[in-house]
Amino acid sequence: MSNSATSIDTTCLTSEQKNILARDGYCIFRNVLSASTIETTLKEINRIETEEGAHSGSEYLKCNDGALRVHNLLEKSDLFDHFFTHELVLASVEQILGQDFKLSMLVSRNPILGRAQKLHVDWRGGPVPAGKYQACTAMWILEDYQVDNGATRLVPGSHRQCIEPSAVLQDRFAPLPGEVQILEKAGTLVVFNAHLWHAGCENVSRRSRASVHAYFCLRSIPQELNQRECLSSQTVTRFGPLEKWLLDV
Ligand SMILES: O=C(O)CCC(=O)C(=O)O
Repeated sequence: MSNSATSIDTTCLTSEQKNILARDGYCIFRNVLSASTIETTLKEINRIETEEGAHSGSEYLKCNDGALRVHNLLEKSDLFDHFFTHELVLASVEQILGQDFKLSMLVSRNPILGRAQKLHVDWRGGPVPAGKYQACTAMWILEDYQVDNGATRLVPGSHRQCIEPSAVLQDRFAPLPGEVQILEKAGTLVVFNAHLWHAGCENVSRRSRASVHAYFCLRSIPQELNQRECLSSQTVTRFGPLEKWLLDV
């Protein structure tokens, strides 16, 4: 299929945002979602979680941290389409990965019941040369990230060497000098390089901390969830050429 990335408008990113993505490995975009979109999305995630019950998250079991997850969101509702097609997402992903990328999976995550994650990278495909970035994540914050409710911590600049924290750190639960915690309001988008060291903190508040994560990878790499298998032909009919290209369906 022809490369539809040519239809991605990257002018929505300022040169400062592009520099921040390259230097720090992540960029924060505030006030992207309206209050009504946030409310509708939270209700929809809640509806699916309730319907799925104990099966929620069972399509993909590689992240064993006890957090509530709903996978394959696009098959379960049409309310999630803009989470992987928003112009800021696509422009940022193109900035990190170049033009040859696709969606690998779209998942909600809420650490309300979960444990702290170890510092990790989202790229699971093994060693790559420094700067040869393979993947990135667009994390949509749906409920305020606070100090005690499991907000993500990350280490700015740690993506550049493409080294996994497990290769060099003895204790990946320990705080690292220079790390920052993402304390941002609902409606914020954070795009980060999949080679950036990061972790979801423990939620000790008992408050909900919902988010949606769109994970993208190079087109040459298999998707974490094969979208051709996950999406029914009925679902695929609602997508245009750009969405189909992004999903590789
Ligand atoms: O939700 C978060 O704070 C981070 C999640 C994460 O890094 C993961 O699930 O791999």
